[in-house]
Amino acid sequence: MTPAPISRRRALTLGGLGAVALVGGTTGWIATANTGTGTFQPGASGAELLQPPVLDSRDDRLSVELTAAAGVRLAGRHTSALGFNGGSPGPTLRVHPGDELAVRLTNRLQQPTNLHTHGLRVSPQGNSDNPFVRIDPGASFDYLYRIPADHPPGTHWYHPHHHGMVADQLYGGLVGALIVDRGPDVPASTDRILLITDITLDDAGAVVPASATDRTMGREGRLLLVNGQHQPTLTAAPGSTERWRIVNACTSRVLALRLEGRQIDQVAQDGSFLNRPTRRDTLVMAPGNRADILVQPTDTGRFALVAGPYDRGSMMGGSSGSSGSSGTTMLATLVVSGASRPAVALPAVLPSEAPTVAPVTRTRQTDFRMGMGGGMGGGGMTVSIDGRTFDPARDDQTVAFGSTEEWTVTNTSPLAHPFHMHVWPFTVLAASDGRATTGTPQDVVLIPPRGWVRLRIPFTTLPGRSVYHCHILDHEDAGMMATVVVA
Ligand SMILES: [Cu+2]
Repeated sequence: MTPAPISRRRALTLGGLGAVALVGGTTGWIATANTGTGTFQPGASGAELLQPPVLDSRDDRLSVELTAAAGVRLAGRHTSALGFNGGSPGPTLRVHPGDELAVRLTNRLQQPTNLHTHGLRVSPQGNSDNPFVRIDPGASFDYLYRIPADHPPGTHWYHPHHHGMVADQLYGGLVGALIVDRGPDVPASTDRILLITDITLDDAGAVVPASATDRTMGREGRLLLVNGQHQPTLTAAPGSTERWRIVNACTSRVLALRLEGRQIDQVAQDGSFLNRPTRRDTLVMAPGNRADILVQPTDTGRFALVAGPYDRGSMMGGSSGSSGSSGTTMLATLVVSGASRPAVALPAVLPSEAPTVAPVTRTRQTDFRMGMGGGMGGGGMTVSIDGRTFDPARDDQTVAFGSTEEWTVTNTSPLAHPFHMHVWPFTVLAASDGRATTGTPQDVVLIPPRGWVRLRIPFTTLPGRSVYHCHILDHEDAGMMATVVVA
């Protein structure tokens, strides 16, 4: 992608980060002016929520062909956004512990891509969940993922992970759900995926490119979609138990979810059951997080699922032009109607994993940083981990296979960064903001602005080389990613 020229006048309208916009092209921050055309109007709102097509494993194997290409329906209109097999989200892949998942991914994009099975505890090597694979335009690649027989059941997702293009490709629409199913585990009359994305489209249905400021802060689209639909309706009977598997597939947006007039009972996070159902007024989901919730409507009526404001911090001490705070947006409506039935009791305890008890053999610290300067242009915003931008050839952390480590991940910047580690989930021990911890595994955690999180990470089941990074994917593309070698 060639950086578009950017006028000084345009740069000054970008808010407090004009200096960043003026040096577009350095260190991966690419200044791209908006197309200037009108705003996309959804073709349909309020229709019943549809589920993406489900591809289910049979006889211990699921073989699928996925084609990444432009041209999908979003919000009831044809768009030139991206999808898998003509859909955004793509098909839901459902596998069982012990299965083999074979994916032939064909790239019909104009740029390289690849695939990350976010949340699956599978090998990061070879043609498994290997983030270093590159699939050029027109090429295909055969992935083979071996799901361990003791893999916990849970809600995961898949998306491209080719460094430098991850944000554009996810934001463009290349996302899908991936479920590890072990049969009935919690009582639910309805089991639905709610995969949430955001995107900004112009009136012709083209994706509006991210600006320099968008890339610094992490882009947030103006249109919020659930399974590619605009403000869909979920119809349920009073007394039913709805299981919603929510995926925050937004590129940068933190979702602070509320179901107005009701509380949310969370049962799983990032594909791992909590120890017991946990009641929440607001469910905060960083980009990449999944949350399984149970909803038991009692009274008939309409209840809005909304994404409330969340302050991700700001680069310039709160000036609105550069803050990562968004307003309240309606996502979907729960319509409760029909004959009432007696509700089942929520389980008192959940089939969560036993906590790891192995002693910590090493502690480690790693720091997520943002700053001015650096780069060939001699200025501009940089992101790094421990002062280094991503180099796929460099080994940043070397871990002894079989060990359990305690990592303190610090954030010296004024923006919150979601920390994500591939294939090795962690337990959050503590965070600088004093939040409650679950004691169960997860794979994305928000590091507060100028704060820290302390994690316990078992590297006991899978050897190999992979990455950890910021799940604000604009930051990841700009270099906020590091390698980890487990051997
Ligand atoms: Cu970040």
